[in-house]
Amino acid sequence: NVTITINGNQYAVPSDLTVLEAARTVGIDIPTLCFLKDINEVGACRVCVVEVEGARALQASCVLPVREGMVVKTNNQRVRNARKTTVELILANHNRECTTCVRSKNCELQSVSEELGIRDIRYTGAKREGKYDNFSHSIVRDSSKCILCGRCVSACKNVQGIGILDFVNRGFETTVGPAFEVSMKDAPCIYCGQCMVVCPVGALTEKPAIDKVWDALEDPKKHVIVQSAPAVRAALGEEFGYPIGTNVTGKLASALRNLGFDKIFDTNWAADVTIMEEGTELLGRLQNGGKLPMITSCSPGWVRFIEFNYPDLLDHLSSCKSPQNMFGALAKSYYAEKNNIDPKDIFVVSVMPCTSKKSEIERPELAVEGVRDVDVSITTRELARMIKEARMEFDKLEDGTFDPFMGDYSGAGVIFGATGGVMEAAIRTVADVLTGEDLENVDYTAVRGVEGIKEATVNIAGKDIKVAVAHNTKNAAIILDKIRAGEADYHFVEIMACPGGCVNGGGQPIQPASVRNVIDIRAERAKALYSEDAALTVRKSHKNPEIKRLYDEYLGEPNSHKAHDLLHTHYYA
Ligand code: HC0
Ligand code: SF4
Repeated sequence: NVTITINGNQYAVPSDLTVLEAARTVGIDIPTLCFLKDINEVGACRVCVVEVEGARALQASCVLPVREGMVVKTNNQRVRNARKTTVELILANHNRECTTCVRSKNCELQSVSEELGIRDIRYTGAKREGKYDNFSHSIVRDSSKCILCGRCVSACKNVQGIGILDFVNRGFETTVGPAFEVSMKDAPCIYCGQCMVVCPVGALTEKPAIDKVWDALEDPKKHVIVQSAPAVRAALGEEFGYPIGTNVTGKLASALRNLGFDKIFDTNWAADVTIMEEGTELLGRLQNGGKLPMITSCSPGWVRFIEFNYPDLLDHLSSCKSPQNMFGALAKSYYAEKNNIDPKDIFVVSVMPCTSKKSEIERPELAVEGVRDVDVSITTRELARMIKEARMEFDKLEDGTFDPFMGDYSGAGVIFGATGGVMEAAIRTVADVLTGEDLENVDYTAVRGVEGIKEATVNIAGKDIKVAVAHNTKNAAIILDKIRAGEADYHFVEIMACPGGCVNGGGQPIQPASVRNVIDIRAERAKALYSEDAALTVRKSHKNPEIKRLYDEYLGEPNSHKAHDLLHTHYYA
């Protein structure tokens, strides 16, 4: 410990803290704008400055280590004035169209300027000319709102290990974007959206698609089906004031019902289908000397990552479409046939925690006979906006249920939304198949949790199955390098592009740094899924009666010819 004086009081604090952390541990808050714990600790914005006795200039507290005997003032007039000047200068060069900005009321610049009591901006002058790029299907980049905090740069480079975004140009023209400011459409960006969820302002946002959904709902000729991804229910509540980690499945169903969809179904059901297809594919590869390890293919950001960076390893990917697209393909074939509806009149909307899904649905091969699997994909955040626009009082909604048929799911389908969930779901089914039993233990805890890479050996019917789970693409690269070097003896690998898996996807509600710095939102949201799984009676995909029916009445066997036509795909080097 060291002794440090903050605002006239002495405190003993651990010696490895920064002044910012030390102050916060003793209940003294210092405002920040660029700081994001473990991700962006660079002292760029200087909103967190403090006065340190003996130092002439004010110091950025987020990168200033505590020292024995240090005397710090965090909130005198000099400090406050400096912070105001800093924020005013940022605002002077910021496109302040708050009333129409999608981040209004969830903007850290707005909050800090309000907290500092900024009422007018003393600096006027040239504004940097912004670049507006909405050419990709996933991301809109509006550099007129960028405040150069560097968080997106750090998230992309240090968390994801990718490095699409960086500071470009010089001096007054400095901005953040892809090299040469090419469109995000033309950069090898995986559209994971991890840059978006750390952006404190509206410089990086999802490509909006709500209008297409409203239009479809108004169109009497369209039969509009919605599917909601596993992780949506673990986070949607945050948009309506619920604590992080609250499961809102029932209210989600009611909200979708009120919006007027013809059917409200669940991607979880398709996740169960995926387990049947992918599990069977794995057993086939194990028995027939196929390419191992087999790697999951459901996270579209991850698929883009391997296509761009490890094209030589593409034959390790499962040929399964993602549950999102399996759902769409089956809605427009199985459901259409059972209900006598022309597939061309069916409009499938997906609600996803993901921004990469918006691009996935546009992949040319993800259609059956010219009919797109999925027509529109919106994020959890966009669904929240629709609910608000429809003026529903979310907290007053009764708990509803999804429609039967493609809305019935097992616990295995639910946990897909957390890192390790697909693996656990697969093991539950593969273990039953290999042993020929209905195994009682379904909790494979070794693959749960937020550790970056998890490895486990599961003994099934006397055979050791070696598995690995990685989340975020930096960890994925570690596994891929091992495979490439011939040093990996896994049979099956799960990879999700986002840290924590889909619960922390780029389309989820955005929590400000003040929350992210103290709460592991990945772990909290994952708990919401594991508890729903534990509460369900059917927890294995192959035990879901609606899955049995799908195969009995329509597909035949998993990996059948028909299943291949509808549910499997290919990749591009
Ligand atoms: Fe996921 Fe999925 S689990 S990728 O994270 O597999 O987005 O939630 O919908 O498709 O099911 C996202 C979440 C999905 C898919 C499923 C998979
Ligand atoms: Fe990087 Fe992902 Fe953002 Fe693309 S979407 S710039 S890969 S963090």
